[in-house]
Amino acid sequence: MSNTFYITTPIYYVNDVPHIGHAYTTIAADVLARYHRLLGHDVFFLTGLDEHGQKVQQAAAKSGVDPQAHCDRLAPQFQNLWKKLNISNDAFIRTTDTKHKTVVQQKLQQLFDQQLIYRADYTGWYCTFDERFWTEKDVTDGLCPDCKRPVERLSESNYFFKMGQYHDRLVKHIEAHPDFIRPESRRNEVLGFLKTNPLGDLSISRPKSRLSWGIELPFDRDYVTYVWFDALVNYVSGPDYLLPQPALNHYWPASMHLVGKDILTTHAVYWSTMLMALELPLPRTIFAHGWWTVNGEKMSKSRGNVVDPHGMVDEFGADAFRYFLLREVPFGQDGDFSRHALIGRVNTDLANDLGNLLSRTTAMIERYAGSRVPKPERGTDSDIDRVLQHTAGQLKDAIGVHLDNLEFSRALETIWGLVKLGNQYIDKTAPWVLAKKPEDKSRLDTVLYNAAETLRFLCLFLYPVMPKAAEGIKQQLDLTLNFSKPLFSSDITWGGTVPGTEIVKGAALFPRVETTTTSQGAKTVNQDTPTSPSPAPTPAATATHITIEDFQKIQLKVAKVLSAERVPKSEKLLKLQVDIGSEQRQVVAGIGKKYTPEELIGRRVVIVANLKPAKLMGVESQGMVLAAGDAEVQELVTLISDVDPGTKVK
Ligand code: ME8
Repeated sequence: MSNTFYITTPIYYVNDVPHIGHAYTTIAADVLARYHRLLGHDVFFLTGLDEHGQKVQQAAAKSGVDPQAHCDRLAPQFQNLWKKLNISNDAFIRTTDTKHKTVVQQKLQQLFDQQLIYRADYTGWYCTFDERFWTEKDVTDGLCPDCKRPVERLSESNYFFKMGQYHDRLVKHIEAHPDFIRPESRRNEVLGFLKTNPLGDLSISRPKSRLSWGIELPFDRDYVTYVWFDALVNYVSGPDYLLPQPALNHYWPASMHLVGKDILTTHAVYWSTMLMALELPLPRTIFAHGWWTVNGEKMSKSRGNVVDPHGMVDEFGADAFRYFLLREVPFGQDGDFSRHALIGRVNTDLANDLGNLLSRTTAMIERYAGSRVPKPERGTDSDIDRVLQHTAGQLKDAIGVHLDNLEFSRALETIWGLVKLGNQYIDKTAPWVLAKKPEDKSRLDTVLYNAAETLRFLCLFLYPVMPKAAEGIKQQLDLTLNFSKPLFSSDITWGGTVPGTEIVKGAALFPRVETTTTSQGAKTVNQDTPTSPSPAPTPAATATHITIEDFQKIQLKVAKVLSAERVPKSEKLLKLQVDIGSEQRQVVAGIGKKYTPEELIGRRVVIVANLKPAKLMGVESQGMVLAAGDAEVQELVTLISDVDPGTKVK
């Protein structure tokens, strides 16, 4: 089996700046490219720009510059975004590259010489936006069936590619290769379409009188080629001239063309038949992903809701944006983008789950082991250790299956299974308790080692999706992993962390994104010392008794501590993020002399949930944690066994 993995994105029109759709495909391709490099495959990852055609010509005219100047101005917007998003493409193609144009002209000449391209007069309905003709039966109410814009009647002499003659071969190919078009629902759509519609021939020229911005037909200077005939050829011209040595034979056929669902037909039908005519093998897989809406609405310039990936990276960081796009929606399905959902993922999955695991582990190694990863005591593993090791050991195969199926969200869910298990492991083994007894020292060492080793596994498996976070984990744990080398075969055995390694506790991987309002619309709060609200005295109440009605005004709820950190410059105050079932809250509690932040994470506490918000040392608190003690806190009020966050306490 070939060791090569050639992956492409569509080449994007430079009619405007990049948007979330462009970022989505490119990030997905990047994850697969990075993953296959870790597996030791010879990867070629190509992306680039589609610079010819009507859309680009019109956009240039609108800006009052010539099309090439327009392209040169916009190209860096895409290239800079890919840098900012840590896209690891091996080459970047622009269809105005002279060498690309030469390849396109060679292919056109080849097909013309083989009489697979012919000239004919044609009258049909033309859609300027989509740059294509439609037949009478395609058009309803004078509108383009694709973009719903008005079409115009046009009579023209043009050049046609004999696409129709490949109909049966294409159907057979799709039927014989279940992986050729994915997901399966899209494959069925294409097959259904082909089985009910005979393929016509494809007009592959545009008279220069109508469109001048394109590659000239080598056999008729009055025409330029149809933008799709030019653009699709990038997949074979790129490996031909963008590498130090021509490498088309080495990398072709492509392993994976990633495309949006709207351009599946051009790839599955036009490109496949072009390749058949050119006598080149077909790509292994064309995968069509879904579209993003924004807050439930179609994304469009006129609605003013276009998501700018540059802005997202500036605000949340590249990794958070990459993670959100791939975690939120199963690849292949449509999804909805909202800031609210993105912030939710950052705070819950990234800051609480992953960020906490790293910060508690490094904090405890610092405090209990002098900042050096301790040596585990071999042969003393208990069930809880074995479950952790087993789960980490299975990750490679589980993720492999998901990524082979482009199930990014399931791959991430699987990784988060280990993140959560790591946090539970710390909660259950309670290193802060072990640290109190000298006789538990070797158990403490084993627990801390296992926590660090879990993070080493996570670092490796997170790398394709979140390369910067993986670098951060690697630095803090001083891991010897080298991501530019194949790793998945050698570094996935439990025990790879070297005891004695000095850890370097660093900044939080993913700082929480603070929002100014809570889900209840309240501004944030704070509480210092446990003080109860003072209900107005009722005639029945005395100084020492309250009525049951008074008591019922106090909402006590079980809260799960998601994250905890010290309030700067305070010995006593801890800032907690807690889950109370219906929402997350920030509560500031004066328990920092008695408890460390890391031992609180995952614990159930009881809070007063309807206390008026207040600020403590400038930090908002939306409730109060109950604890026993007079002047000093002695113990938190907890529960004998876990109940769901949000459960009422009465
Ligand atoms: O089609 N959500 O370029 P393009 C997800 N030049 N994906 C979206 C999207 C959305 N809201 N909007 C657009 C072209 N896309 C051609 C390709 S390839 C030889 C030539 C996706 O810039 C869309 O599905 O118009 C497509 O895959 C990609 O953005 C590029 O679109």
